[in-house]
Amino acid sequence: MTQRTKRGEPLVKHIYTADPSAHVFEGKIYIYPSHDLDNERESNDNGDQYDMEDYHVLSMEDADAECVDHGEALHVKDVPWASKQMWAPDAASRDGKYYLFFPARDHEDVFRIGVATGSRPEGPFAAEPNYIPGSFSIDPAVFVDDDGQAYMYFGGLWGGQLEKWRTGEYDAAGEGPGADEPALGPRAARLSDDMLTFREQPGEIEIVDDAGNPILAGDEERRYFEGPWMHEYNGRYYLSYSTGTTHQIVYAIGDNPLGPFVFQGTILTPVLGWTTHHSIVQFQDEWYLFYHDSSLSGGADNKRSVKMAELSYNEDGTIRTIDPYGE
Ligand code: FUB
Repeated sequence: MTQRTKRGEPLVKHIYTADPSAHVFEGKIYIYPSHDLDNERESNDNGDQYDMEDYHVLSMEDADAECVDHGEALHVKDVPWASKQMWAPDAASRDGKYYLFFPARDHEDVFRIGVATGSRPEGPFAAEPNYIPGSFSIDPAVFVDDDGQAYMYFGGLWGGQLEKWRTGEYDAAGEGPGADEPALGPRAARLSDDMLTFREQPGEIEIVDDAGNPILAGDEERRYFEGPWMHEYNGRYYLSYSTGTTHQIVYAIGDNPLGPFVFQGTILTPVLGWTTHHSIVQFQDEWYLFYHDSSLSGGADNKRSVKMAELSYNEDGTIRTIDPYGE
């Protein structure tokens, strides 16, 4: 008998999965998660507990269908430039080809973002020999606008090393702004037509409050931490992300894919486990939030499971807050 997917339950239980990036390809939902290893790790602020080595792609025929694991799609040993920590990936499609974007530490221990290509949404994917020139930090999210232009959003604090790039060069001793200074924003760049390089040096995305003032670094309920996602709804651009230390998924709205974005509120209240990471996708006229928590492992930060929930909008375009453990 086909197993149906229950809301609030892990989409798969035979492996740990996290950081789900969901897309509709070929009429199905494809989910590109991190693949958490089933090992015992102490958590630290550098994220050493997230020592993932490969990616598996998941898919669902529809929003209630059984979630299928298509097996290993890419392993770190097959990525010449990468040494470890295959963190949150994303995927995109162009002209019948599929692109897996992923961060990993290079051989100097610096996070970079690479791309691997394949002819099927579920892979396998073959990595390009080098990371994307000019890429750094973690959590790539690729959004393709209606005009065909693809954008990559990325960046994460702490273990994700975004603070270390404030001068434009990697500075191992680099620190974040003071609490009263503007927070660091995610970075973004347009992708080239072949999806393999940036068209320009990535710029910083501005997130402001209702009065147009930048969100400050000390405003941990609203400031950007990691896990950017972009979607379009009714002609407006929604940038959503994790606040890290305060464990919320929040969002801001803009009129241009590169911002500025005005902060709006919370999409997902905290989940069990330190990290929270999501994606938003429309499938057959309904909207869905994909996220993870650590319930299956009893709360282990490094053993997470991907879940999904319905997402809905108010008439003014704001998003209704989701309680991951509510009715
Ligand atoms: O999975 C490793 C890291 O944890 C991701 O890159 C972050 O977004 C956080 O979920």
